[in-house]
Amino acid sequence: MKLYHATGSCSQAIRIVLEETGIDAQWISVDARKHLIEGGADYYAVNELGYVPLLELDDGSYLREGPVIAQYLADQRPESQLTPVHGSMERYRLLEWLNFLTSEIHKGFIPLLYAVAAGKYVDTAKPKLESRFAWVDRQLSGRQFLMGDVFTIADAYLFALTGWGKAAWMKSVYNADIDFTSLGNVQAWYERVRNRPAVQRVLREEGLLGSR
Ligand SMILES: N[C@@H](CCC(=O)N[C@@H](CS)C(=O)NCC(=O)O)C(=O)O
Repeated sequence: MKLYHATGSCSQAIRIVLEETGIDAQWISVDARKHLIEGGADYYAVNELGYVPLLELDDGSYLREGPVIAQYLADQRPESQLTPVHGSMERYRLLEWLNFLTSEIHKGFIPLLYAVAAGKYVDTAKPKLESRFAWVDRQLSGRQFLMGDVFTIADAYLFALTGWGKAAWMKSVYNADIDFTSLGNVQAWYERVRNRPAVQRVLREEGLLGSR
């Protein structure tokens, strides 16, 4: 298997899932803004949609969409408990989180990541994203992780996204960072996830250990 990924992007979640499951995959680094693969090849020739993550399976076929790739990998190692079993109510709870993270948090960040181009739209998008994080904070009350006591792929995904809100460049360039100081549950959860050995390995690999 090969994972096309970009440092610090949403594909970080997939790297965490690979580390947590112990599944072996070759990592191929992509410049997600220039759409170039390490070495300079055109990434669009591999993925015409141009985005990461992308998983190349051993039969040469591709699996797209982060939340689906994460489920595929976690389902290969049920003993890792990163996904509840198919058909259970808990599985639907996981899907509920994944859909929320994709549509409300991941895509909610886009105007902030491109704040100069987005202009005044940031004034609408930032409070909306902050309200979503405040909701997450309330959901984390009395819980170790998003689904309860067990770390799942939803935590891996949210961790990668939350890192954007904490990134210093977001504040210095656009003042578009998220203020987490009043979100105590999110902050405690973030540290809990960050301290997992698998997550530490990924942050070290991505050169982000000191910055997030
Ligand atoms: N629908 C895709 C979106 C992935 C996505 O937004 N990837 C970003 C990095 S976090 C990217 O590669 N952007 C470059 C581009 O869209 O050209 C998924 O959920 O996997």
